[in-house]
Amino acid sequence: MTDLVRLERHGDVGVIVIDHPPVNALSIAVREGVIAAVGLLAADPGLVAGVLSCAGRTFVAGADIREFNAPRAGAASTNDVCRALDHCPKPVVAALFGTTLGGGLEVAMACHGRVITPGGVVGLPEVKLGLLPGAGGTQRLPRLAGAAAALEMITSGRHVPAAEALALGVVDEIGTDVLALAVERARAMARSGALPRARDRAVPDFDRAAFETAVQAVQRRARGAQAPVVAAEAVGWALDLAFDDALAREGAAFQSLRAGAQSRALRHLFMAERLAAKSPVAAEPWPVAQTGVVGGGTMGAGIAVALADAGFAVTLVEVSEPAVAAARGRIEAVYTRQVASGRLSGTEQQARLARIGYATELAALAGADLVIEAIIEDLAAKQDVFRALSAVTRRDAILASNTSYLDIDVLADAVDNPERVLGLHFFSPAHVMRLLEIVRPRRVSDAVLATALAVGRRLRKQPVIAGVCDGFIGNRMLAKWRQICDFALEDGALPHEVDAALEGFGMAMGPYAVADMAGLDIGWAMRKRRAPERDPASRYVPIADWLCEAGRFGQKTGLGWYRHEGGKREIDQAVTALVEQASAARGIVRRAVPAARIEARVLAAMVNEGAKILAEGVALRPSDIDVVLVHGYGYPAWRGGPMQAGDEAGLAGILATMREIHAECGVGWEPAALLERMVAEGRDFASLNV
Ligand code: T1G
Repeated sequence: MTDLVRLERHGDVGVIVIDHPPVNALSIAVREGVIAAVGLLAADPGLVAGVLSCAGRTFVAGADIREFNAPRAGAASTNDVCRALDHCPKPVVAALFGTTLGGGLEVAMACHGRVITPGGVVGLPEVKLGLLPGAGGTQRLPRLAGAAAALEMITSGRHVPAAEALALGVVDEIGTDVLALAVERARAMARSGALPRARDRAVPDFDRAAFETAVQAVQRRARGAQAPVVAAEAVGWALDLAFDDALAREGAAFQSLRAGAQSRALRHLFMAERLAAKSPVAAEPWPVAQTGVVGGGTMGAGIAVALADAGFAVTLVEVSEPAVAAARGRIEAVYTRQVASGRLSGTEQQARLARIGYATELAALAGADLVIEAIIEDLAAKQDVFRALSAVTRRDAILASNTSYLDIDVLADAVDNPERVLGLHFFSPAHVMRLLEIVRPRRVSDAVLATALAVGRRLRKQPVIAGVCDGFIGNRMLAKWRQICDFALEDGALPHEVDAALEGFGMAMGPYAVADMAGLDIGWAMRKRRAPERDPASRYVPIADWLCEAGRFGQKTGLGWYRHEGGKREIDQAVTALVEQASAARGIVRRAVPAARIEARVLAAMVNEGAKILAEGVALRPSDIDVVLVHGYGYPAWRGGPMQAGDEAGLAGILATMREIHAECGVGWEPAALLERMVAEGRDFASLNV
């Protein structure tokens, strides 16, 4: 055994205790310790049974993710731990609490029984790391919970609460004192001579057609992600193959995924999310209980809901009673929908609504610890609000703006003590989207920054610190992304072709499909050309004419793109006809633009802008940029974010593409000095993620 694993005697039951803070991850040493403890238990004539338990805050939350990049050949695997339990001649019961996940649940399923605390959860979230359960989870779970439930749990990776786990048969009993319960259950098993092993069970009867349909649905939803598809196939092996044969296949599939780019990207993202949330300053956060929101529009109402959901008291201030009524209506509608969908109980709905008060005077915020301004994106109007807040709030009340691109330093100038001002950039819908850009102006104090991070964590947001610039991190990257897509149109691509290329790359939706949905009322297009009046009869503005003109002159300019409502296919077909017609009228032969070229130029433009953002200190590290793009802009998580994707593609190639773009597009498209330096030094952006 190792000092991370000990064997305690509880009468005639041996309790194996794993003690590896913070989450009892199954590192090599822990795995070896458990195997040794099981051996001692089996050999000890004074012990009739065993319990597998953990110290600290949770049962094993999984294999140690930090070991995946450099696995040690010959080290005991999680499968070896399961095998030791399978071969143990004495019953072992797992005492589950906290978050029993991944290898933790797999080891628990190799035990002869499982008890769990009422608040405990179980899960196999490996697909979120681009993996599949690699220690028998795809084979034991179907035998315990059935094929359909196992498929859903494994391909979704979701956390399953104790009551559901009991109903599914994943655990045998729920109780508060799981250790005592497990000892009792193990001893009773020993007396009865029972030694139930999940591997010996047959998969309960299932509907194969329904199973196959569910597998196809997983394949459709995967949108390029490999792990869910492979995991679904592995669950299928439990239905048709002998346990050990299927286990061997599962192990091979695990190693293949672990070595692949998608899992590298998702493991990168897992660590990046936690790195981004860490405070870069030593200061302790201030306590925040009373909050205020100025402005009750879509964003303000969403922010108020997010604050109330997290248990904060909220005072929402609007300019008039009718505006207050409208804001209250927006907020109540959110909770009504949640109750209707069963996501929220009526009691909880009332509790959250009770936390939100309303006022029409900023003076109502005199006692607030934190005030978030969420009025229109107009600098002068925001300056007036900050000037007024400076006068009515406590000098130690934090004043934040939800602006998505305005200069926070200018807003801070309107406040007597600017060190209490910063940006909290929420993403719409503010009570749903996890990303929170914490915008750090030059005078903000460390304590205020630390407090903002703590509030972000309490809101269960993914905080990322951004410096002040136009668009901070996300919108600045988006602007470049959108411009390079517009240039693809001028090169001859059609909007739906650009959308298809990016959706093929894994983006949730291409830029023009998004713009279509948003109706362009959020200023997606860059430097909109003043579009001619819309002509309902033609259903389209003659954008194709302009496209061809721009292409003919070889200019690279931003693009205003207006489309009427209508089925996507109908729009795409009509735009195609327009462009062909306008091209023919000018004798221009439209050149198709390969999807690979669109993908490569979008990636290069984003990596290059990311390098500039890093060099300017707007982002603390490359992986913060990745976290922003994945959590706020639909960048495919299994690519890890643009900086990770750039590393995977090779920075030398990225630089070469940037040089081509610069030669064509000129000012504003220069290769970043940092990118050139990284290539010259043979380094990648991952080396900067500290
Ligand atoms: N390995 C190593 N470190 C881990 C870890 C893990 N599995 N899980 C968490 N940590 C660290 C984390 O980096 C952070 O460290 C600290 O613990 C607190 O985490 C064989 C192959 C458990 C729900 O995917 O979902 O098993 O920053 O900030 O919000 O088939 O962590 O403090 O230094 O997230 O309370 C499967 C991943 C692995 C679970 C807790 N398991 N972890 O959330 O704290 S693959 C997972 C989580 C596997 C088998 C396969 C969450 C959590 P630091 P935290 P939290």
